[in-house]
Amino acid sequence: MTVATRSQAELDLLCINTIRTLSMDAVQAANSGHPGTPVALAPVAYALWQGFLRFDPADPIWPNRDRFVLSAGHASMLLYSLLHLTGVRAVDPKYEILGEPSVPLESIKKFRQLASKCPGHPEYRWTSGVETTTGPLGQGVATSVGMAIAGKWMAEHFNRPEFPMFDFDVYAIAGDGCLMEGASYEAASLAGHLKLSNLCWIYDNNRITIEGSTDLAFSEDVATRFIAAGWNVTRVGDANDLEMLSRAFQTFKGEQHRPTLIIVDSHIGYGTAKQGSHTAHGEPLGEQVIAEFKERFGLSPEAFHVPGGVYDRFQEGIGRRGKSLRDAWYVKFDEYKARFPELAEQLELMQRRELPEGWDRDLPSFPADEKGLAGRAASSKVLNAVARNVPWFIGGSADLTPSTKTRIESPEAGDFQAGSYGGRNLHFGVRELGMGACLNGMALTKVRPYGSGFFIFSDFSRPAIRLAALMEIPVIYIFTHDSIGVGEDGPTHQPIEQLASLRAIPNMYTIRPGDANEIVEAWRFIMKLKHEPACLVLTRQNVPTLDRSRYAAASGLARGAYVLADPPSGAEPEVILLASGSEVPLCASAFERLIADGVAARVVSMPCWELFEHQDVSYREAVLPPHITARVSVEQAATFGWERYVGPKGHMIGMQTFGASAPLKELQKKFGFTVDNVVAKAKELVSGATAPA
Ligand SMILES: Cc1ncc(C[n+]2csc(CCOP(=O)(O)OP(=O)(O)O)c2C)c(N)n1
Ligand SMILES: [Mg+2]
Repeated sequence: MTVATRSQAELDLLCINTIRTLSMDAVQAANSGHPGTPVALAPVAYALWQGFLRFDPADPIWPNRDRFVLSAGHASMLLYSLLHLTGVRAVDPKYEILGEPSVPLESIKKFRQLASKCPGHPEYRWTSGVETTTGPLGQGVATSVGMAIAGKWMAEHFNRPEFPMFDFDVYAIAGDGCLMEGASYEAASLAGHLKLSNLCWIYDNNRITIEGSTDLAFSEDVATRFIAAGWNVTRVGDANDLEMLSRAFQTFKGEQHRPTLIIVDSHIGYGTAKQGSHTAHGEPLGEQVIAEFKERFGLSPEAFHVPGGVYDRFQEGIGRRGKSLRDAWYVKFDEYKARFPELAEQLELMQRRELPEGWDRDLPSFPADEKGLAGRAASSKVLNAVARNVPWFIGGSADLTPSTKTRIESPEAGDFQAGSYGGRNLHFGVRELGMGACLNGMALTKVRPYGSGFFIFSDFSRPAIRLAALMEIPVIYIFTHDSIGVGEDGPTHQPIEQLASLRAIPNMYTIRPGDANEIVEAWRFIMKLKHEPACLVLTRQNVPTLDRSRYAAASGLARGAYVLADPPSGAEPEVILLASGSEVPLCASAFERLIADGVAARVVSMPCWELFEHQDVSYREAVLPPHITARVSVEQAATFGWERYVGPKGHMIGMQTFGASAPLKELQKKFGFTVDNVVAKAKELVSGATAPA
């Protein structure tokens, strides 16, 4: 049949079958991957992309584009096929469009191979058009809620009468696995509460996961659960029914007050000999099954074949619609720029993750103070100074804002709720993982988000934190109650291994400042980050503010670790005390005692290991001269990792066990975080080091 004689319906089916065959062929060539779900969902994705998605393949970063999230990341070939067939262009890391295809056919042929633009699971910032990294089930849908939140916020902040600059929708495809994961539940509950009508999840109800039928472990009524959470729920009884799919998307578009869940009944591996079998899930279909499928549907037996008319069909659909919407938006934006230059400038800065000029002009500086203040209290002042000058800096906590002190106080900031989407204070509820994923979605949409909670519960956010680091997005986490210093709440609330575990995440900064002025410097550093998340780890309890006329300037934080104090005599140090956070002032006190006792001590404040590791070797060796082997580290956390700075001859004062419930002072004594103990350990090392071998 020639292109000219094909009916519209036949062309649609040809496009859908091309998505299918590209997916099967790629998985077959890689000899690994998940073919069955892309095959089954091809019509769903086609109906959405071709008929509804407001997305310009030639400009995949147009700010008001609809977002598409493939939460079932194992079905990555579905997305890669779409990115290829619609001709999405590549964008470089500077957000300048390059014009090459984002996913050339060559990359599909090299699915899952080194350097291919088609890795096993979709990766943001690696493949243009991938809106978020997915693969850990549940994370994608949860992230989509953050995108919808940011969409609502941006609409409220930027839109003006006659200027609807933001009205994009967010679509996400979820499988059974996504809906079993707690992350999706947390996020769905929040989305329902916030009435995010710009959010549409498509649930691939194929009743199959890896082990087999969902009867094994998943028998709840999903529709009822989502209705209970405040969602609009609709159903499509057959994933191949383009008409019904289209009607479901229309229903979503018409819904003004609730997020929408479209439950789509499908058969994994549709149309193949493995239809409905979980063997279609995670292994190649096999040459023979693929050949039979192609024959059955009258398709070329050739692998990776794209029939004539398919590229054009996509160009005439999503391509043309996307371009005209995108172009119209930029025409409007030019007018907007003339009428609202300040807002337009904000919008442009946000897109490039830049800060307004003078963003740091109100940052405080704290006078020396023996009594000092809590890290969370100092940070609150800094956060509010930042918030004054960076309007798109928004965030909240997992129900702990009064404790974490992360509220943007100015009355205009307000709360983000249904009906007040311009509010800058978010209430994520007691949902640390949902919060983490939402923060990712918000950062992907280019607002600058922060989230906060107790440090111990950073574990609950960890899967999302890890993805932020992997995606290279600048999410800010403010974790307070950072050590056994929380005291009476006891070991369930006392972080031990959290510092070590966060420090182990690549491409992230974990910063535990030593006093209020280091907190200022930490914020100064964090706000300038564009492609790394950061965890700011702060005390609940008061910490002295160091006298910076006596000790080195807090700006040393920018190098990760710095010499806070050296022997006043100018003598070479005999012993080095290393500490982070609340143990820095403790070491400063120990230092004073050692100096008085005639021991030449140095104190190194070490708020951020990762930053220190980025310094050149001469700086690192100036701070920690290799020949000075008498070193004592002091940190109210697991000692794990300090070996590298303390060396084989040093001593680590830290936690080897969980903490205990008791007043702080008693805990400090029990676990050795006292001036007496630090001094004693330092002296032991010095005398040991000077004793004849
Ligand atoms: C958090 C998480 N746990 C486990 C996996 C491994 N895994 C990949 S796909 C899958 C089953 C998914 O089933 P479903 O979502 O129904 O997708 P389908 O098999 O129907 O495509 C599992 C367990 C994962 N990717 N993420
Ligand atoms: Mg399934």
